[in-house]
Amino acid sequence: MRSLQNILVTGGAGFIGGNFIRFLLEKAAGFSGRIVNLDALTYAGNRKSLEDLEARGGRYFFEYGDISDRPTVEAIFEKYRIDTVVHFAAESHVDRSILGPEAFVKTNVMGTFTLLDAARNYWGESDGTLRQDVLFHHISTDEVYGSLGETGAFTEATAYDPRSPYSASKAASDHLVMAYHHTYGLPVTLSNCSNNYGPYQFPEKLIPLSILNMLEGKPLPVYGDGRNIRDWLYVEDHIRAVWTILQKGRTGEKYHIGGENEWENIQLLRVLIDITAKKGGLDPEKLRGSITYVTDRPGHDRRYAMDCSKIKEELGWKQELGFEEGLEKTVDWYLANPGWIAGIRTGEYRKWIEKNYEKRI
Ligand code: NAD
Ligand code: TDX
Repeated sequence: MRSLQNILVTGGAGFIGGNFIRFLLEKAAGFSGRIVNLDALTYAGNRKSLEDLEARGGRYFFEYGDISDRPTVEAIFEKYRIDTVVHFAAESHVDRSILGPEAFVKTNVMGTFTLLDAARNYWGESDGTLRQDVLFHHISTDEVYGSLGETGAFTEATAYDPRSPYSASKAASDHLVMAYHHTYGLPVTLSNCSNNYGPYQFPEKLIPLSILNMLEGKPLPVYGDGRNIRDWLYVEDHIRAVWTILQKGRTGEKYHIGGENEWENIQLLRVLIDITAKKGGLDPEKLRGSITYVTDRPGHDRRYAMDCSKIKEELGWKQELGFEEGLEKTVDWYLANPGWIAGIRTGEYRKWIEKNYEKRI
């Protein structure tokens, strides 16, 4: 069992990183150390998501900054005596990577490189070796493996075959993480996860976008024939898996995390419509009528599926929340948090929606 003291979480103002920090402070048994959240507050970052934790003071610290800014990163390692990095920060939306790939290369590739190199420098010993009582955990995605046919699942041994600028930039970052382990002896772990959903997800992704469009009486855009398949996992199940890897994962290893819960987009939308209609007092027939098939995403991967046997057998993790229950919790959260939604559905978000969806429909 590793003992973690001062954890640097990157991208903690975003969806998964924010849920992770909340988990660390409220549910992670045995963790009493400090958490530093380094976030550049891009359109996807929202400091308000954690304002209650910030107000409490104590063990949680927010630092505004870019992961590719070396002096900022170095100063944080020194100031907080960081012994663990959990690296979530990324440009994370495939559609945006198609419209503007540069930010993805900057943050996902150069940002990850900067963090790795700063960690190597800070954790270096005077004899040229690196401390081994520290850890750099990198958060990655199933998308690095490309697209599957009708059967089979990605394993940790599957060769990388990324197809979008987003997945290519994540693949590059994964390779850098492993290179720093093999070349310099940096203690790393890496996890590739399937599609997450849950509270605080930015409403450019399928599930929150669809929930909010239903509540606002807007069309529900479905790309292509709606039969692309994703494997869905409730965000807290992902976070528990990351926490398990931080404590017990073998250094230098990668672990798959997934829902083992595959859905065609159109089938998922039908379930989500029923739940949102029931909870939001809406007419399900009318919502079904608002499904709108739109131009497909270029290079749209057909199917992803994750084989999670390694983390299950080696570390004893498993999914806890069923899909319907997870969707219900998610819809409840969006219904209960109109203030959070109003705060982000403006400005940059509006411009993006106009550019991407409203023109497609
Ligand atoms: P998100 O887009 O909701 O949040 C990203 C966060 O990173 C934001 O707070 C943003 O401000 C911050 N950020 C972006 N660029 C930065 C920079 N240069 N410096 C500092 N901070 C920066 O993303 P998410 O959905 O929470 O995803 C988190 C991680 O998990 C990403 O690495 C993503 O690739 C990976 N992942 C996501 C999913 C998913 O379904 N969402 C699935 C598998 C893996
Ligand atoms: O409006 C939509 N209509 C639609 O049909 C949107 C936003 C999406 N889709 C489709 C595209 C995908 O097949 O739904 C599926 C899910 O799309 P996204 O929510 O954009 O997620 P995806 O592209 O699968 O990527 C997500 O999972 C893996 C995250 O955004 C990534 O960060 C993660 O690595």
